[in-house]
Amino acid sequence: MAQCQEVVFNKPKVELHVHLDGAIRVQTILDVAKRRGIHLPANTKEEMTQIIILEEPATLTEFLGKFATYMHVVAGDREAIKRIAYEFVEDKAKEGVIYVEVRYSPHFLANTKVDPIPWDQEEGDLSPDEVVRLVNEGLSDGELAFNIKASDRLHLYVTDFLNVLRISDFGWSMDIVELCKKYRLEGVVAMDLAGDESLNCEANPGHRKAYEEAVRCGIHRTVHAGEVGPPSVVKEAVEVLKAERVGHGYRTLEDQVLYKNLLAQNMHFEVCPISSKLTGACEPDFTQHPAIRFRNDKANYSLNTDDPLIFNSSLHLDYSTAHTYMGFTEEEFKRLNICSAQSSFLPEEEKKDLVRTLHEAYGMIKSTAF
Ligand code: PRH
Ligand code: ZN
Repeated sequence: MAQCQEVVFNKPKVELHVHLDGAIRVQTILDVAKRRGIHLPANTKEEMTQIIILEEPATLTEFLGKFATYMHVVAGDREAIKRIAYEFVEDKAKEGVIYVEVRYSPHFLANTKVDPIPWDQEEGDLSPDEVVRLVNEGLSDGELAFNIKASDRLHLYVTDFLNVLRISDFGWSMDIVELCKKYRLEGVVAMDLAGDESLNCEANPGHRKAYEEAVRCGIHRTVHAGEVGPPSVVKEAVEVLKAERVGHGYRTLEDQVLYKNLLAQNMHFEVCPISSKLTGACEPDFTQHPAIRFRNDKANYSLNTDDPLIFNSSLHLDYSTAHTYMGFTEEEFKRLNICSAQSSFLPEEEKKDLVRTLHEAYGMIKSTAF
């Protein structure tokens, strides 16, 4: 994925769909493995990168299998979890991101319950609750370190939210809502449902109950849907789980009635171009990508990396791909970033601030409509 890494939109950006555990530095994985005495099949950054990354289009299931090449290294390790959150902020700041919502599964990074975790891991005493605290500490330290000018509103602001996995059971889903409630004043803004839609399409009763509880408590909601699953998964996400945004959502286009309804509702689609090619969610030919339709219809969507570690990518690559193969212009990049800010899960006042910041940075006349 070395192509198109040029910077085509060198202005402040908003990113809404990126997984913390899919955005770790390879060097960090090597360092942590060494410290913990964990044997890896490679010793150099180059070799380990080759093991972790996807270079050719695969399937969502194959892609998700890649997490098992390194997750056991960082899971259950307090120092590593704080470090990956901290470094994440540095990497995003370098990409010109001024607001990012980062997601992860506290259960996958913990080690108190190893079943149904899909990689070999030893049981220990790091709970999902403590994982959330560690991630928040790492993110806050990162914010302090990399928000260079305190008086300037062009600083990186990070919020996080928590994933329920499609494979997970009732207990995990309810844990997530409770953690969202507990940490809502410390930056946790929403919950998400991720995982393998191709194996497990319908949300199980535990997930449904958890989303009901999230609605009741005013916890924001997004759901990975229509990535590889049919439009019915998107319909369920919006109508049953009351998702306020759709993760990916490409296959919504196969149901024109649903798509028109979502357009009319101004539903936000979290589009991840490079991810969609390498997970096999979309055709490899970017000139046929669903993002083109979203753009032409003036839909509400964002451009995101999803899992830059596994795709060996950066946000610049997603933007340059949209520019080179889909004909995206500077004007569209500005529009979609403003849509992203408006669809963020920030409290209203902070959201207005973020939108205003983008208008100023883009040299656009301030509009009272926002
Ligand atoms: N689609 C579905 N699940 C995904 C994606 C992709 O967008 N990227 C990451 N994940 C899952 C991984 O299992 C990861 O461990 C988990 O979400 C929490 O971040
Ligand atoms: Zn995702």
